[in-house]
Amino acid sequence: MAPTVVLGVIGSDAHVVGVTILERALIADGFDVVNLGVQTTQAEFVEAASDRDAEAILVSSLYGHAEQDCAGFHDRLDAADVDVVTYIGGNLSVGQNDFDRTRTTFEALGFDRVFDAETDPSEAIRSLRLDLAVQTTESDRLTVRS
Ligand code: B12
Repeated sequence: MAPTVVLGVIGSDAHVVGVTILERALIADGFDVVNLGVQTTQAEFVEAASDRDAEAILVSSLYGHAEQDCAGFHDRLDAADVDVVTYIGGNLSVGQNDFDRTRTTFEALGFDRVFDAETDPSEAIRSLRLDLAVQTTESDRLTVRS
């Protein structure tokens, strides 16, 4: 089965272009994508990942409030017994001058990988293939290696 990936823009953030591009790229690469769109709450991410038995959650944030919006997110995932790979990307802090510091902040919040606003979708897909141990079958379908 193709791995299911939940994506969305967290909090009150309404920037829709990046998440739409990510969605298209993931679908083109064979992933099963649940795009929750903009202004998605933590609870909606957790519920979708649980309902769809997702392998990964990709959180997008552009407007500079990602740290506040993501506080406690991984506790919610744990409480709901949702065991997924989590990525976050976009313009994650106000100004985003020092990305190493930003990466450290979001890793401390529990994210497996942190991406800046220069990230090409192919980079996220490469990482997903690694982290989910995705393999391409002869029929060109993606499956998760058991
Ligand atoms: C268009 C735009 C808007 C539009 C959004 C329209 C819409 N519905 O999408 C409007 C005018 C509504 C808007 C509003 C605001 N905006 Co605005 N906006 C932009 C702008 C110019 C472009 C964003 C965009 O579409 N980029 C194109 C896409 C393709 O790129 P992207 O979103 O970065 O996504 C790519 C990567 O970041 C990455 N990525 C994104 N998410 C993820 C997630 C993962 C997991 C991964 C792997 C990768 C990834 O992959 C994507 C595809 O390549 C940026 C400036 C900029 N140049 O980025 C400011 C910008 C994001 N906005 C900004 C701000 C401050 C706001 C407002 C708060 C302004 C205000 N005071 O009202 C509001 C917020 C409203 C809200 N509730 O969200 C700031 C954020 C500042 C910060 N973080 O420090 C920016 C950076 C402008 C600036 N330089 O100040 N905005």
